[in-house]
Amino acid sequence: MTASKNPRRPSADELAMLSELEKKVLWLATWTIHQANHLRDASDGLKVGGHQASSASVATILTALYFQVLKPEDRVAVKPHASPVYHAIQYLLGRQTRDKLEAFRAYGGAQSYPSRTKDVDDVDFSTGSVGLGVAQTLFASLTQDYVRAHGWGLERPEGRLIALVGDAELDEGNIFEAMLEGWKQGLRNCWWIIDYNRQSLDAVVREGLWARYEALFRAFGWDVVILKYGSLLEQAFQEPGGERLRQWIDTCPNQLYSALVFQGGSAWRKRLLDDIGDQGPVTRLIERRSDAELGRLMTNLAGHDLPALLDAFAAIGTERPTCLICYTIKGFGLPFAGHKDNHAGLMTPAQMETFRTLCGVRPGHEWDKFEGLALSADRLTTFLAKVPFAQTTMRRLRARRFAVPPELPVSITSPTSTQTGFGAVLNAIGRTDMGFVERIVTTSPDVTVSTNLGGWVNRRGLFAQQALADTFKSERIPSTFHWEFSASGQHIELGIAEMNLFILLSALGLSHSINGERLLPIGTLYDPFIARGLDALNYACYQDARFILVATPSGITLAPEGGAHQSIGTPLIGLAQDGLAAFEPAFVDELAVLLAWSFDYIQKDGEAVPSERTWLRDETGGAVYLRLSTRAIEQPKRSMTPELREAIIDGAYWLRRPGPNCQVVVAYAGAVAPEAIHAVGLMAEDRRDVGLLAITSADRLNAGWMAAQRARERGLVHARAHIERLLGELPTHCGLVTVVDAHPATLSWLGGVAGHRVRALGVEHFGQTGSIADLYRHYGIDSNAIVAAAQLVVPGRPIRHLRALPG
Ligand SMILES: Cc1ncc(C[n+]2csc(CCOP(=O)(O)OP(=O)(O)O)c2C)c(N)n1
Ligand SMILES: [Mg+2]
Repeated sequence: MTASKNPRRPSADELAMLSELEKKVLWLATWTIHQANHLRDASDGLKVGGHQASSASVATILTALYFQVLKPEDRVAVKPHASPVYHAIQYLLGRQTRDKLEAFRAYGGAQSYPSRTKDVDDVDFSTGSVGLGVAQTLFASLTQDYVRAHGWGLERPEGRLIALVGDAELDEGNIFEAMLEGWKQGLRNCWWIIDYNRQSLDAVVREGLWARYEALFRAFGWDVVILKYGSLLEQAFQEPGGERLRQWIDTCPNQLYSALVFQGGSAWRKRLLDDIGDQGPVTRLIERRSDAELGRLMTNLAGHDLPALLDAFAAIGTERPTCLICYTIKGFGLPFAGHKDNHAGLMTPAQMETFRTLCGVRPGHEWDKFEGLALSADRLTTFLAKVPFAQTTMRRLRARRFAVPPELPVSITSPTSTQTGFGAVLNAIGRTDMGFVERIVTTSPDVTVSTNLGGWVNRRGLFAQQALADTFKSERIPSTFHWEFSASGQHIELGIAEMNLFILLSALGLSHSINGERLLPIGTLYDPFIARGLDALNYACYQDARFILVATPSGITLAPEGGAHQSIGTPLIGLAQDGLAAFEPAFVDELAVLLAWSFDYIQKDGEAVPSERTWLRDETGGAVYLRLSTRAIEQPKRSMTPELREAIIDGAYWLRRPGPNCQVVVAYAGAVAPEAIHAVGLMAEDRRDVGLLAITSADRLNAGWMAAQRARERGLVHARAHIERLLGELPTHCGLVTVVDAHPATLSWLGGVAGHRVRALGVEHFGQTGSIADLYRHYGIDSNAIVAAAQLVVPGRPIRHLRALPG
């Protein structure tokens, strides 16, 4: 089945209904914002800027889409400031409540920017950080293609992916990065509708921007439709003198046009007569119209003209990605239409009263769905009941979960690194026919080989709609990697742009809900470049997308690879990012446990009941971040017991259990394990009962600790987090030395758990290159630095193996 057919043109009767609904949508959106500002206590900081004008700009476009064009299977990213219009439409369709609208922007109310997770009215993609929602539709389209190419979900109709884009939103570079990737991957079924109101937040945009856009979109293989004039203007252009009027509009600067829109009919008349009033027929064209008629005519842009919009949507007969540049007026229909300051503009109570009269809405009837409309409530109700988009109650789908064994096959060599171990685990499971492995989709921004996905890709192939053989293989040129592209491939190779990686992960990670088909996405990149895509990562988590992010190599441990690639702050991102469980294993057996857990965790969507053991809400699931390393280290020879597995997942375990009189505990995470182990050996003679705490997840330890404290404050006096139990065993005089190849704040909070003195070692500066030993010494995270810290944090006799530290 191909994408749903575009709708037939509406009848005159339907057009009349749509035009009534358009008025109602504008009223409801405007009222929602107004009452949130003027009727609520204004001291609560909930005052709105930037919604009324932006919303009015797209009321017609969204009316046309939701009441006529869209099918339930279509998915839409609505520009952030159109949120009130979106909510108003869902209210008319019975999918949003009056309570939520009345509480717009307030606690528990409809959100200022459409939110997939926080709003109740079926938002497809969260928007707010401009540019991200737009690109998400592109990657959601690729995801749909991936799913269907694998033969899944073919019984469902294919949806179109649509973004309503603010014109200033197109300043965001991530949109163009996505377009280039879309071109490479054969993007289809994607519409971007640009609300070309020629205004951003601060200003009126540059002249002729549309022509730049047009050229850009065409260069990336898109069809471009320019929707400039509404039907009134088109008719006027047919009149004698009409062509002259068109020329005048076409050359009118954006600023002047906006100013005239704001000033209204008589200003239009004066200016037009001044400029072209001596030119015969066009003078008569102007003079035939009253001021009001002239104002209506001159602002009749296609983006506010239902017939023009519906015709344009109906005419899109191709699967090619299509950009519609829709001319609109910011604040259309409201008193500040066109004014350059209108972004934060709010209608005064007096203006609102005038608008109320215009809309025929009686006081007390503001939320009545059909108040003030010319058509009967019955007819409109019948029409709304038949709106194609609303024919399915639940547009969000559910997908089955795939069972994952707690133990994944992997043979561990020693010494080895977590990055090598990651490749080995994927390679090993790629060889099996376990059901969940089919659903894994890997992706990487041009670092597939260097993050050790090569073996997996050799086995499972690259994804492309059209098969493409590896010429090196067919020419029998020896190469370690076979890059065969086919529709059954399980790796999506991306260009370098990390933003694209995260937005693709977001799209793949919502497939269970959007396509009804579960994917288990894994994205790999170098750890420092998380920062490049951070906002997209944040939004992926905000939308509750499910994926495993494997970031490697990391820290200063990548040593000779170069100072520029060293990451310091990423574990703090892992700690702070909501919706992302972060781990930094040191050993491959830990990694294998965590991968198995992650494949299951990203599929969970249970109740948010905290576990009594960890105080984590694992049943709700989330995304996962694994920070790995290229450093090959000795691997412990041990068998994986259920207790150890559980502790690795919970975030920490004793690698050396502290004795009853423990004076010092060294707590480490990740690749510095050998230094921590060595340091504990060095001080064994001079400090009693030294403990060594292996931390696999500072993030989960911290989250559990926070939650257990909250639980106790609420009266659950026995609540204990995993880290509280571990550190609670220690005598109070015991000191802690924490060490991590990252900012020391990652672990320094451990001192607060049970009140132990702590010295936190880590990396605060970066940029040196050298060997690992050079850099660990330079930054003070080698075993000698750990011993020096231990000596100071727990005074006692001098530790004999301590050497002088570098100055
Ligand atoms: C990444 C990001 N930067 C800045 C903002 C603040 N902001 C919100 S809307 C906007 C400009 C809106 O202009 P446009 O996209 O043309 O929409 P319009 O207001 O015209 O509807 C800006 C800068 C944001 N939401 N996201
Ligand atoms: Mg704009």
